[in-house]
Amino acid sequence: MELLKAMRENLYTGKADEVALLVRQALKEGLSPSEILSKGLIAGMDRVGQDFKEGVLFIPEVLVAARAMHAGMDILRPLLIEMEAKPIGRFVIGTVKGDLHDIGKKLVGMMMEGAGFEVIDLGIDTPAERFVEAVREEKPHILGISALLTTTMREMETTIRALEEAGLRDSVKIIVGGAPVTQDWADSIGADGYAPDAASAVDVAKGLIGEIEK
Ligand code: B1M
Repeated sequence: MELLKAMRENLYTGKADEVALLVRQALKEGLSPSEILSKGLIAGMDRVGQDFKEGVLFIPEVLVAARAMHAGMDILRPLLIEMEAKPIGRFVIGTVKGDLHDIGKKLVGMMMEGAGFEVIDLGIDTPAERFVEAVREEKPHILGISALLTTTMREMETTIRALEEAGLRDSVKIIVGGAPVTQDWADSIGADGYAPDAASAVDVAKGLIGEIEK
């Protein structure tokens, strides 16, 4: 459909006002909020994620596309909640204690939201106890832990150990990421997944959701 195609294209090029306008128009023409979400916003963001992974798009373009997606999501969110459209999973994310880097973590959160996850962002400088509390209270399917400094990476391990001590480790899948983080590091601290960038984080998360549902 032309309207959804235009929505995907405007999202891809980061035109937030146009995306918002097209979402309103689609609703007026009788399209359901979940169809607009899946065939317009999420499909558009999927292409952004793919092209980012392949080096066609770069971080600034992804950020403006994510902002455009948010402009559309802001209109759909209350309607989706009303209709109880089911998210594909709940995702809690935070940057570890002592680490103030926010941008990559936010990007991961936005891409996950674009992929249909309900996202709870704990922010930066998040102590292990706060991660534990969030897992206990929010019961996410997946916990994302971000660290940008070699000095704060260890906090990822501290967080996983704290979850074990609280008896909550098996209740959640854990993905770690951030510039200094590697697959080897993720394996060594007992994380379930590692993603080098935001688009891969979505792929890893979807894979883990598949494992949970098995
Ligand atoms: Co800082 N900083 N910084 N910094 N900073 C780096 C990370 C650094 C590499 C710069 C350098 O020296 N070349 C270096 C770290 C060195 C190291 O430890 N290996 C560094 C340093 C040393 C510091 C300070 C110590 C500097 C100082 O004060 N002497 C200080 C520490 C403060 C603290 O945290 N306690 C500091 C401070 C800052 C600012 C506050 C000024 C600012 C952050 C502002 C903010 O976030 N609001 C800042 C910035 C901007 C950077 C650089 C320039 C850019 C980081 C960024 O936002 N990149 C960075 C150098 C660089 O990376 N070129 C640097 C864009 C972002 C989209 O990418 O965050 O990597 P990134 O996220 C990616 C992936 O890593 C991945 O996906 C994202 C998108 O693809 N990813 C995940 C991230 N989290 C993930 C989680 C996942 C999966 C994937 O699953 C859960």
